[in-house]
Amino acid sequence: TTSENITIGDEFKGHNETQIQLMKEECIIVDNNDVALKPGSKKETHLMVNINQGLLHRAFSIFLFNKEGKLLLQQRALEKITFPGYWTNTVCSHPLWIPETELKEENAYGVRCAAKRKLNHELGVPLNEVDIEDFTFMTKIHYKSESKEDPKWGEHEIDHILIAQKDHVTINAEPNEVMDYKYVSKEELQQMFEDEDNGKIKLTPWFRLIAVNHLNKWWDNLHDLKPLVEPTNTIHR
Ligand code: DMA
Ligand code: MN
Repeated sequence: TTSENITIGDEFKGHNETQIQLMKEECIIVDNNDVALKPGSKKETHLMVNINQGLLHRAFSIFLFNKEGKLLLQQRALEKITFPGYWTNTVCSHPLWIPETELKEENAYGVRCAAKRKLNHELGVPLNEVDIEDFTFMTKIHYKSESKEDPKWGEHEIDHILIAQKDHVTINAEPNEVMDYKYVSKEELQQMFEDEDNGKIKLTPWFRLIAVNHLNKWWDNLHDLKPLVEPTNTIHR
């Protein structure tokens, strides 16, 4: 109806057309224990009016390291509706409601499938350079935060952390998603935290949360992550 169109137009006012179209994606709505309940559009799951009613969805965050043990970061494109221009971990996104693949929970298969898809979509990493088996599922983190740039939008997710280490990946970043990227050492990342504290750059809240609470123990054990893998019913809040 006309009234619905007006509402949609208002919510997306000033935003990029490609990113608006991606708001049709079917995310996975979950309960507090990450039990999949039903599909929900990226739009409805990222509107703060719904999040403030408790609406929660499933997500993943990739931490990709190179041979030297440096971590690949990206700077989100200014076209992104949430957290534009923020530096963050390699790739973050959502598994979609696809029962044959991305909805599958055994061995975190679904989120690992989605990770491969988005590493290709955002950073242009060829599909034959990364295998689903390359990703190690580590743990889940439940968090909520609104996007300062446009507070109508935000995140409320059970985020699945996936780590991979590859000798080499070819990067061909998609400019509608990513404006810059770089590999950083622990020391260089520490400097970025200081730069954020001094207002020079912005870091996504989930990346900073994960970095402060978990990243170092994983970073120190990239050669043998298995002992650090947590049971799938562990959800850090
Ligand atoms: C959302 O990331 C996922 C997390 C873990 C915050 P995003 O906004 O980059 O998702 P997408 O790339 O699908 O827009
Ligand atoms: Mn999300």
